[in-house]
Amino acid sequence: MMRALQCYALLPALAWSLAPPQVLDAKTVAHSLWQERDLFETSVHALITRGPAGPPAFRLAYMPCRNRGEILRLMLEEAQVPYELEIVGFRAWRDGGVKATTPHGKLPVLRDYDGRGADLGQEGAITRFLARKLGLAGRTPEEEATVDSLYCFWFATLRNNGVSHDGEHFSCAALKAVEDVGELARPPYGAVFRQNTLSKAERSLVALDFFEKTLADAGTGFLVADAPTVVDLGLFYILYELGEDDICPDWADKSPRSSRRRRACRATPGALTARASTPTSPGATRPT
Ligand SMILES: N[C@@H](CCC(=O)N[C@@H](CS)C(=O)NCC(=O)O)C(=O)O
Repeated sequence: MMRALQCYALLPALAWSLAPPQVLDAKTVAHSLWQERDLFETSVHALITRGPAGPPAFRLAYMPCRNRGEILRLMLEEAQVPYELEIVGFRAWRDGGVKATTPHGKLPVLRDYDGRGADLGQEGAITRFLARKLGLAGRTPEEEATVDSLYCFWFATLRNNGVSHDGEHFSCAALKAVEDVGELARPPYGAVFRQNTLSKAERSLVALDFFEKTLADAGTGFLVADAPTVVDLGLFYILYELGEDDICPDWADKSPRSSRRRRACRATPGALTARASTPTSPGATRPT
């Protein structure tokens, strides 16, 4: 038993030395991903350098999909710091030993986050750490608390608690299927009980309305105070995705209020750069 445990302890180091990621440019990685298409068939294990020249300040490892990595990637792009993106295809993850190199056997991971070789696991922890490091967490403890509260709200609703980009609380597919948004029930979020009979499309709208109101109340174009924070970036990419060609390109006509928000977010240079220059994550449908 002891022997087995000792071997297991050696696994991460072994696996890492056996399969270092290949340094590749974003286009090459994107090409291989679009060829393989199915997330679970992706075999790439690559390192992409991003941001201005200079020694990388961070290395973020994630699979080639948006779900738990997108908000992290957007923060790094928004802050315009040099960083590395370690893209781990599912086959490299499962068969190539990368899983064993992570603290919880899960991605995302921020490699060597403390400068002493330790890796940070858990999306929420990485989000908060990066937000603080990159000046996207709020400027005072009070602003930080407001941002954190909105982040939790965003995660529970628009992110369906991290499980999927399309679920019970928010669903682009359900919004896409709606002919007339005006027909739907839209109670304020605070009036809705946890157990409710709203449809997925209605829950999605209720959550979006909450953000619209928060934004209108702030009156600055940002959700908290007068500067972009992590939660602005979270809302940005959810709305961006909603309006994508294969999802709901007519969203602006269906719900003019949300499209205003998307236009406002478009002015953020880092987020725009991210969208334009790192097409590494095809949309993936989670198998049920
Ligand atoms: N609680 C973790 C969950 C992470 C998670 O489930 N990650 C998925 C990818 S989105 C994963 O690593 N799946 C592969 C596996 O479980 O081996 C977090 O918030 O980071």
